[in-house]
Amino acid sequence: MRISSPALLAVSGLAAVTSASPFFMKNFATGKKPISMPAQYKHAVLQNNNQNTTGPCYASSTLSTTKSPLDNIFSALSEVEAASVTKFLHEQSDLNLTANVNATSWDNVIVLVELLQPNKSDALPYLNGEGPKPHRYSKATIQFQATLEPYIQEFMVGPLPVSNETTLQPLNYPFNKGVGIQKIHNADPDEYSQFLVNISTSIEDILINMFGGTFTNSPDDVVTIGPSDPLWIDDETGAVTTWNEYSPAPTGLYGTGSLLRSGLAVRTDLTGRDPSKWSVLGWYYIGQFFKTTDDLKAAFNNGTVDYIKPQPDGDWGVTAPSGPVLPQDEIPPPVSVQPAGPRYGVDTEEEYIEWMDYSFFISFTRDTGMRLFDIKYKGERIVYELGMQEAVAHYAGMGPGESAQAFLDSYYGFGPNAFELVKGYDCPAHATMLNTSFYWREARRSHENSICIFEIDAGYPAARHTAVNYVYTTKNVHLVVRSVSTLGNYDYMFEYAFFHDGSIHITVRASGYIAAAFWAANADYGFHIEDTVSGSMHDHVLNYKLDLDIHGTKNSLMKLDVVPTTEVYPWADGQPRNTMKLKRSFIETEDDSKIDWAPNLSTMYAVVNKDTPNKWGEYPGYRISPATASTAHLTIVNSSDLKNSARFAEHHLYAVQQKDTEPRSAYSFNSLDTANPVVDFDKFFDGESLDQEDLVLYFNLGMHHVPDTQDLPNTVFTTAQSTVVISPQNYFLQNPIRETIQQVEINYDLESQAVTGIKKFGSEPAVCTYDMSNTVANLSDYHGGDLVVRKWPYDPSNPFFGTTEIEQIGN
Ligand SMILES: *[C@@H]1O[C@H](CO)[C@@H](O)[C@H](O)[C@H]1NC(C)=O
Ligand SMILES: *[C@@H]1O[C@H](CO)[C@@H](O)[C@H](O)[C@H]1NC(C)=O
Ligand SMILES: *[C@@H]1O[C@H](CO)[C@@H](O)[C@H](O)[C@H]1NC(C)=O
Ligand SMILES: *[C@@H]1O[C@H](CO)[C@@H](O)[C@H](O)[C@H]1NC(C)=O
Ligand SMILES: *[C@@H]1O[C@H](CO)[C@@H](O)[C@H](O)[C@H]1NC(C)=O
Ligand SMILES: *[C@@H]1O[C@H](CO)[C@@H](O)[C@H](O)[C@H]1NC(C)=O
Ligand SMILES: *[C@@H]1O[C@H](CO)[C@@H](O)[C@H](O)[C@H]1NC(C)=O
Ligand SMILES: *[C@@H]1O[C@H](CO)[C@@H](O)[C@H](O)[C@H]1NC(C)=O
Ligand SMILES: *[C@@H]1O[C@H](CO)[C@@H](O)[C@H](O)[C@H]1NC(C)=O
Ligand SMILES: *[C@@H]1O[C@H](CO)[C@@H](O)[C@H](O)[C@H]1NC(C)=O
Ligand SMILES: *[C@@H]1O[C@H](CO)[C@@H](O)[C@H](O)[C@H]1NC(C)=O
Ligand SMILES: [Cu+2]
Repeated sequence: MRISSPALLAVSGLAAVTSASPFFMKNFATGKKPISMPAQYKHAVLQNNNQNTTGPCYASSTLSTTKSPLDNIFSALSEVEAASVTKFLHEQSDLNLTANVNATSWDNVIVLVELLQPNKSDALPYLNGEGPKPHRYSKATIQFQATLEPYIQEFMVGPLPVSNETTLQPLNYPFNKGVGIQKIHNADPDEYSQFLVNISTSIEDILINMFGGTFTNSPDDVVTIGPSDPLWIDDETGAVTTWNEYSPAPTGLYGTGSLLRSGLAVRTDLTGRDPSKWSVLGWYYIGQFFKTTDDLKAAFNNGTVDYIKPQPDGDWGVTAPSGPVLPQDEIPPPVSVQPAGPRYGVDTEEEYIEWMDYSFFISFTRDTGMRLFDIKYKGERIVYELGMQEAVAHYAGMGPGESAQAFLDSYYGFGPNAFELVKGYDCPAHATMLNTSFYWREARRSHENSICIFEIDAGYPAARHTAVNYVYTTKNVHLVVRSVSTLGNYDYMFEYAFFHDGSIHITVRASGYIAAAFWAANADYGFHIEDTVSGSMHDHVLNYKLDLDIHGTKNSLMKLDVVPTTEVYPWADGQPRNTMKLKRSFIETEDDSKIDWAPNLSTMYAVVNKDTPNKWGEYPGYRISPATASTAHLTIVNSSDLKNSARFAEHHLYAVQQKDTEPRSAYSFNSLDTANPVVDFDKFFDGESLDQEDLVLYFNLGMHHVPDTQDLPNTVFTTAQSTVVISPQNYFLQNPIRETIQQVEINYDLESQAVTGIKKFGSEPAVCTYDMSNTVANLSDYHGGDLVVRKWPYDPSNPFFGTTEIEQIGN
């Protein structure tokens, strides 16, 4: 997804903050670790358990507090921790660091200071009350660029707080390349922008003909150009090249940049840090390749190629309503209310949530945004860790403008792009909101209200039955935790939903603008959706880590096949009968643990514990199943763009042994050299046993996205969504849904049709007077100024994208 910030854009993000490049990526915001709770909320919470059902209802926005029994060892570094680590780093003269505010692209800088995820082997004893709190360590990402061969290196600083025992060590153990070092091949974004200006000058006539102006790297330009992502790196020669496609600049308010394409693209060689050695390697225009700029110009001049003017920005990309108002749509629609206040508890200090029989911690990082840890259900841990690892958006097309686009979005970061949610729209107005933040380039970046938590009725019952003289039906009230990360053109909504049947639904949805292609000569790669616009086909694959622990860490992966069979039974005259049966087996080792969902879903998988059979001898566990048709793995086999950096995207489900040295399936700077990634997921598979070991599953959500006219102006969450469900399998002796009293049983006499009893089991609906103004959030509170919703192309003179704006975000 995200066409808006191809490789160089992002690298300029990594480059000095002082950069004025139009590709400079802003918004490194977000944080967590909320401040203490306002007093008025505490008051409201105290009242909360004393519901007065006849008086006025409680205000929906009140916080409900709880106190975490343990410290959140997964929480982001505090301001003090991060600042002291930064100071410590600046004191290490070997690092030769320059403060970001003063740095050029030839100075070493600190990029990220963040919590180093504790090892599970240290965390579990603490969580189980059997060991000390693990020492906190910081991960420090440093960009070394005062050199001809710049690179990023990961370090480990700790233990914290900083003392005379704190050391700085290269961080290598989580990286199966052996070292946490990644070369940077595009350290000079400003020079590269100037190079593109120079190229544009050389074909000025063509650009003026096509767009009515040329590219000067100014905000007033009518045409933009930017590199594809990832860069191409020739493994033999080391040459670094990239394709760059020209696009009309958006002219209105709306974020339409990624819809506008021209089909005219240039390949550049940007090897090394001496811009005078950079060169043009050729041109592509709707089906034709030209080796030199002169060839391209000759072809335009002598009539070999025709100009096809790219469609400009227009109403077709506007999202505000148009056309007649739908019948009755002016009437306020149904809305969710929470008449008696929240029925869940939030410890905002520790980011710990309790709802009914569930509890868990929230963690938030720059790379991947929100993740959950230590999910307990009915007093026992079922999940140690659950979170998105990496998101791939892989395009294809007749030309390089699409074929060379394969984004690994954690490079840009899901944290910086998790903006404030709109109350009453993105989440119910009664939701509890959490802030997020992280420490980037020596500044704390925060986004208020960027995670929401709320309880909601699904609108259909969780269970019901009608019998001869009763009917019963059970409400399907569940808890949702949600965030949205806007990566360039696309908005990904991440959601975890907890249900009374013990199931957890993991969902991602996509909206926002598609990244389109130029229509001409591209019919095999998408639908024709506007005058000169193709809905460029692409795959979304979002990889998740799921570390289930079923009654402890020693677990196995059960495979259950529903198989057609022909059987002879003694009770059927010896005649063969065509039927089906169950085939139980186990995935014994990592050799067999790269799994695709069976096309007919006749195979089921569950993590079970063989050592704790239930009273019927069955192994308790949690099943994992796709809940939507779209749970995709990558269509492209052995992608020429992503090479070894997206091996996690090749199947639906994977199981491996848990290792402290394998905390994540990806690394956020893998896209800088996709053939030689710092974390290569394939190396997790070395034939180890999966029989009563600590297992970690990785699964993919996503979709094959073939945008059509219904993706204009935006893709919609309602169809672009993907869900996997984990649910108990023989884990309880009955379905725990029975425990909620939010159900009714109506007894009746069939003869007389008279109701003979109504049982509500102690549940009472609220009949208090509800102040509907509680459903209306004050949208003037929205922090649009801080939360830089990025547009493509980036525009340095626009205050939204300015350096000052970033500084404001931090404070
Ligand atoms: C979020 O940040 C704002 C501004 O600093 C603060 O007023 C609010 O209490 C914070 N919210 C939480 C839940 O900590
Ligand atoms: C409930 O609210 C009503 C109306 O405000 C009030 O008259 C009544 O005393 C309250 N009852 C309790 C138990 O607080
Ligand atoms: C930036 O450079 C100026 C001038 O050398 C210096 O006074 C200032 O302290 C530097 N800022 C930081 C944060 O190091
Ligand atoms: C330290 O960095 C500066 C640029 O900030 C560079 O000029 C200098 O050569 C570097 N020193 C060493 C020893 O690498
Ligand atoms: C985590 O485990 C690895 C592998 O055993 C070890 O090298 C590393 O030091 C541990 N990290 C911390 C923070 O203790
Ligand atoms: C470290 O600091 C502690 C207390 O501040 C002190 O007692 C100890 O001697 C110091 N150790 C070293 C090696 O400096
Ligand atoms: C761009 O062209 C100018 C003028 O010819 C030249 O001075 C500059 O070095 C060129 N820059 C790049 C990055 O090619
Ligand atoms: C036009 O220019 C192209 C590119 O140089 C060349 O291949 C082609 O033969 C030329 N055609 C004519 C009609 O001159
Ligand atoms: C389902 O598909 C699998 C292949 O993935 C096949 O082996 C199996 O027979 C099919 N089962 C049914 C019930 O069609
Ligand atoms: C992927 O493609 C490359 C280049 O064609 C080839 O060298 C490599 O062996 C392939 N790898 C796999 C796993 O197929
Ligand atoms: C809404 O928020 C704005 C900005 O914080 C504030 O000025 C205004 O008073 C608020 N309105 C209401 C009705 O609370
Ligand atoms: Cu898409």
